[in-house]
Amino acid sequence: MSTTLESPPQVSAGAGARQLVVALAGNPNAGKTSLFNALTGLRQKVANYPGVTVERKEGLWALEAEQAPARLVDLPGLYSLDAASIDEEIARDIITGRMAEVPAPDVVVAVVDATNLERNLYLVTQLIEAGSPLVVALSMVDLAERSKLEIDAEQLSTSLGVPVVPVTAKSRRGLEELARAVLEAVGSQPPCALWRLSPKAEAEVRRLYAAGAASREGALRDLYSDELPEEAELREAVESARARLSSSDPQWWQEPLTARYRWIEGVTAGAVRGAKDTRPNSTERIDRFVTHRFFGPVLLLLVMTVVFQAIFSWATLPMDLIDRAFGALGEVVRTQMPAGLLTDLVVDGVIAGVGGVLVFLPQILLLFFFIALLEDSGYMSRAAFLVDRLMRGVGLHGKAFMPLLSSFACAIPGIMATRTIENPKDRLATILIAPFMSCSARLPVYTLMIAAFFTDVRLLGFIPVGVVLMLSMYLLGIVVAIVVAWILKHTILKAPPPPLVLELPPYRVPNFLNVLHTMKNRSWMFVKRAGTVILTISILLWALMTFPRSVVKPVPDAQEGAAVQAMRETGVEGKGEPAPSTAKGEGDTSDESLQLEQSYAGRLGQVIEPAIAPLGFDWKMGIGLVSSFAARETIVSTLSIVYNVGKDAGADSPSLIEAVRNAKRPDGSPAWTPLVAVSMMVFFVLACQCMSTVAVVRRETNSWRWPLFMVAYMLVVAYVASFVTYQGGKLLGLG
Ligand SMILES: Nc1nc2c(ncn2[C@@H]2O[C@H](COP(=O)(O)OP(=O)(O)OP(=O)(O)O)[C@@H](O)[C@H]2O)c(=O)[nH]1
Ligand SMILES: [Mg+2]
Repeated sequence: MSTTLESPPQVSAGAGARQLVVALAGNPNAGKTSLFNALTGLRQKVANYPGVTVERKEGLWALEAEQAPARLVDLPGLYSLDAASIDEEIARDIITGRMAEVPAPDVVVAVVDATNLERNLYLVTQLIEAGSPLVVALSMVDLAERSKLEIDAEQLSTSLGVPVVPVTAKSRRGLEELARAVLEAVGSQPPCALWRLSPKAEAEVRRLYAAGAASREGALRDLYSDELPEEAELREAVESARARLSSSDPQWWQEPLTARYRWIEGVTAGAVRGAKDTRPNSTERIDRFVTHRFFGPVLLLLVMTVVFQAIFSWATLPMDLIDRAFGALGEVVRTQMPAGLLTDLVVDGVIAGVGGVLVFLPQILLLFFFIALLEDSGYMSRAAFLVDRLMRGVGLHGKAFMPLLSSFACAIPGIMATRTIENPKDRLATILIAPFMSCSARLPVYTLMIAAFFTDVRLLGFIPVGVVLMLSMYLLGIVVAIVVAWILKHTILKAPPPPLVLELPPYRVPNFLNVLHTMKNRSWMFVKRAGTVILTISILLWALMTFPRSVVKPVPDAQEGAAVQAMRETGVEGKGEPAPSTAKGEGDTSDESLQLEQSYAGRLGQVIEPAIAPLGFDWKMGIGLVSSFAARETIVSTLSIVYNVGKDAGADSPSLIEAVRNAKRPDGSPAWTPLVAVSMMVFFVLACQCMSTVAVVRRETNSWRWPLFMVAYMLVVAYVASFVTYQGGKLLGLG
């Protein structure tokens, strides 16, 4: 199962034994999650992009056959313990035992990328100082070997003073040795720092120790931290020590950093043989083209075009099949079940509602497939690098690219991914514009509108208007997001332009299993939504549209189930109106529209009609709009229900597209026109119609202020844009 144990069972191994806690720490993209998955059998997300894991994940690791499994904690990556962003803070607090929910780890496993030893060891020097028993897991050794880089693990271990175990997650190499090393490290003497500052600085540290600092570490902290100690005598000693140091070296405060790197150089010089520059040549060669000033953006555009083109052309066949399957299922159910309310509920509510949304699964699978492929190959970081300059223009950060790009699939993982952005104001600005990216839940709406009014319509005789419209909707979201980001960053979220520190990982052939798992997990989320939120809303809406009853179809009593009977009785008695009977098979539309008009949903739609009429929408669309604020894609199922209410048994179900085309207003004019369809699409691009997004923003910003602000301002933007579209279009004689 690919679940995460949020609060794993406390397993005790005999009297007095406590469950061990082991934490995986390391630089971003070092391979922590890959190792975590291999050790626990879980399936957390892995990708060739720094900053994939943004929260703590836990699983059980069976260290030894007879012993109870340890609690293994996978952490977000971090370059140093001086945390700058939220994900780094999470990692630091767990490693140093400052997080209340997780006891301080018994052993920290530092995952060290063998192909990038020097930079990765910087964190190790800090972990050594932090004082937990430490084991180094040397990852990517397969890649190191391929680039003729020899690392003497034993020598490295001697120099570092901690055990070093080479591992390869994929082939499960070194996992048993790692378990043994961890068990041995439990309760052992924590390693001690072996590097020394310059003689001058060391002398000052000794002096501070003598002046009353708690320990050597304490003296170091006092000397180099931003704050001064409380105690007057010590504070004076620190101030004079700093003055002496800065008189001989103005950069004196960099000493701890340079001392660490000096030491690391010595350590690696002794343990590494072979190529010093381990970056695969191919990566550099590819990057020369991919990050080129001119070819880079061209390639990016090309990649995006291929992705979108594929989504819209390859998905048509499976979508058609799913659509037909649900249509057929509805008909079978209708012929097999006795005619009546229960059958209507199943066919018009459940099957039409859920089917209307599941149809879009192929497109969503394809979108996730491409995103996973781009991430795992390493291209995604290059894309972030390429758009950094653009983003900077509006005051955002290159690191906002990945969250925004993920938001094209779904804003929820996108908003979570903003945790890697250090500056809280940049992060908030990114969160607030993420829902403008056209997510997969909008696809159903766009597709329906385009299929109903723009199929086979071409610009200049050869450019399909549907494709142009679709791209325009994506573009509209992006443009509005840019404008809003600019406004936010120049008003309430003012902050200086941040520097971009983004690592470009080496290119790798994507791991097909990773890609498949990412696809599976994300689409499962979508299917679950169809099965829960959308199913519930479909049933609720069906009920709201069916009651109170104004028209009752005669149903043979013998075949009627108890539930149906009850429903009908409530309806008829509640209304207390004579029930004009409609003969089965006639399909009397006027009765049906009367029913809808008088239902609860119909009344609600009519209440809001004056507000939405200037956008071109009638009350039936209003019902769809109201439901879509729970989840956008529900408008499709709502419309399938709105336009199919009271459909008769055996009658050929007109597809939703036909129904939309044929829908009429009371005066007989068509309810939908191409202009109304565009206005509707514009509204859906810009409004924040997703309860889950609101909930995530609430969680990530820890207040109701920002999610409510987001819903409100997006609604205003959407309303104004739809208004301008519809009224402007009418003025131009377009509808
Ligand atoms: N060749 C090779 N690739 C590896 C190895 N371990 C991990 N990878 C790949 O390296 C990339 C990063 O792996 P992750 O496990 O996501 O790294 P992480 O440390 O969890 O990264 P963050 O969560 O972003 O901090 C993925 O593309 C993995 O498939 C390894 O031992 N050998
Ligand atoms: Mg990870």
